[in-house]
Amino acid sequence: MKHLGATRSALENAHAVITPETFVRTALAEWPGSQIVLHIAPVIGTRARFVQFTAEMPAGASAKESAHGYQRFAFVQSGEVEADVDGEKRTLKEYDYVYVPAGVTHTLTASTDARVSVFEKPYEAVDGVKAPGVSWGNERENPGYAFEGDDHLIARKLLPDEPAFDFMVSTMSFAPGASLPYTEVHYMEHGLLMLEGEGLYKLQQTYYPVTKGDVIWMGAHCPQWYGALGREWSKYLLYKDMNRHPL
Ligand code: UGY
Ligand code: MN
Repeated sequence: MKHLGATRSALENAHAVITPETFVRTALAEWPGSQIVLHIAPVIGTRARFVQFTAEMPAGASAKESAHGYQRFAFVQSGEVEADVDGEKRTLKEYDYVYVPAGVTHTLTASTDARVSVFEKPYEAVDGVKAPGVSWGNERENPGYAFEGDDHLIARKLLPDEPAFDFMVSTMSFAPGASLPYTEVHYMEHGLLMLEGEGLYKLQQTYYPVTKGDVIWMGAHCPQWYGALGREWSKYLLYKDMNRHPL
């Protein structure tokens, strides 16, 4: 795919497909020693209200909380990370994750080379709604549910489904041949990482072949549909803002 600059990556006004051969590494002050691939940031298209990045952490590298007090969701794609969140220590392995509320002190230290998928967002407080606490979990231990009644399409919510949270991170798993039941159009934004398998993503008017490792940004109201191809189940990690009035 590198030949003559060919790539599946594409940027349109309300979506982007970003494939690994186009990833560019940078650094972030909170992640010394790690290579950061900052996939989605407000400077994209219609202004995303969150960031999505991958931290490539060599063994021994350590990260701390966002300097701006943003909430953070960190999901271990591979390797092992020691998390210390406000004094609570846990070892995070493949598909383990932690949600850290805005302003909570923490460190994430790689005990092996590790690849961590991160979403950050400023927290939007609402009068009368108590801010969320720390939340830990493992994607593979979540039984999930049949999305819109289709047992070939399993959705797993990785955070409690409560109004305290102003975003959700889920996984969506598709049996070969399964698809979203219809083209969705909604004001909420998505950041997506293909975790397993392959399929066709329809974004606005274009169908894109996508596979493990690809990232997708879907801006507000981006028409979106996915159909799974290949012989294995496919799965993606999905950020979505939730539970807040858009005005
Ligand atoms: O619920 C959702 O917004 C989700 N089904 N969207 C998606 O998978 N693109
Ligand atoms: Mn959607």
